[in-house]
Amino acid sequence: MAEVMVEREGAVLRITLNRPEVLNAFNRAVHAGLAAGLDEARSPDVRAVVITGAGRGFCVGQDLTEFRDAPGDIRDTLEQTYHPNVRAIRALEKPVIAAINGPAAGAGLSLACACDIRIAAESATFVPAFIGIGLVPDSGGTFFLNRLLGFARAFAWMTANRRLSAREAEDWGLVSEVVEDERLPQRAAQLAATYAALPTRAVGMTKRLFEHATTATLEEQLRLEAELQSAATRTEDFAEGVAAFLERRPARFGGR
Ligand code: T3D
Repeated sequence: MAEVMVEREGAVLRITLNRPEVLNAFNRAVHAGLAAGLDEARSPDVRAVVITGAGRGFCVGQDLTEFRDAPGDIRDTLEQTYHPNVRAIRALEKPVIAAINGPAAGAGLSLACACDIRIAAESATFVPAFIGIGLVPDSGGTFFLNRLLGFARAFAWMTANRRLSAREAEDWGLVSEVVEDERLPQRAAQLAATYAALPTRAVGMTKRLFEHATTATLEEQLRLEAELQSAATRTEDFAEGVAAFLERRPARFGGR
C-alpha cells in the first residue's frame, strides 16, 4: 500500500498520508508521495485540495526511528524533503484544507498550519513535540504559528509543549471548525466541494494577496491588488459572475 494516497473526486484532490501504524510520521516515501500529490494539484482540473491522515493520526512529524543514528546535517534534509512541500502548498493558487483527524505533532503540526483552512475531528490533538526532543520548530512552524496565534501565545505553547485539544484549538482560532470524529471525512469533502465550485482563479489570487500582505507596505499591496484585479476581470468566471447577477440566477463557475 502506498505511503500516500492521492484520489480525485470531481475537482477535489484528496491526499491521505498513509502510515497509520506510526500515526503517519514522515519518512522519505511520505515526503515524495506528498510532493507527487501537490504536483498533481496544480492541474487546472483540480480546484480544491484536502490533506488528511489514515487511521487515528493526522501526522506526527519526523519518523523518530530514523534518528536512532546521528542524523547528520539536518539542514540539507529539511531543504530536500520538508521545505519543497511547504512551499508547494503556499504557492498553490487553490485552497488547501487540512482535515485533522487525530494527533498533529511536530512537523505534522507545521504541515497543518501551512494549509489555508484547518478543520478537526473532536478527538484530534495538537502537539508541539519539537522541544520535547530538544529541537526547534521547523517546516515553517514558527512562521505560521506566529501569524496564526501571535508571538506570545505561539512561543508559550511551543515551549510548554502542551497537548492542545481540538476545542482549545478552535478557541484559539487555530482551526475553524470541529466536528464529530465520524463526520470529518464527509465534512471535509463537503467543504472542499464548496471551494471547488467557487471562481478558482479569484480564490487563488486572494490567497496570493493575503500572503503578500504580511510583509508589504500599503502602497505595494494596493499595486498588487490592482494588478490581480485586472487579471480577475479577464477571467471567464468574472464574466459568468456578472452575467448570473444580471440574469438573477446562480453563477456556474468553471474555474477559468
Ligand atoms: O530533518 C529532520 O528530519 C528533522 C525534522 C524534524 C521534524 C519533527 O517533526 S520533530 C518532532 C517529531 N515528532 C514527535 O516528537 C512526536 C512523537 N510522538 C508523540 O509524542 C506521540 O506519539 C503523540 C503525542 C503525538 C501521540 O500520542 P499517542 O499516545 O496518541 O500515540 P502513541 O502511542 O505515542 O503512538 C502510536 C504509535 O506511533 C507508537 O508505535 P507503537 O508503540 O504502537 O508501535 C509510536 O511509537 C508511533 N509514533 C508516534 N510518533 C512517532 C512514532 N513513530 C515514529 N516517529 C514518530 N514521530
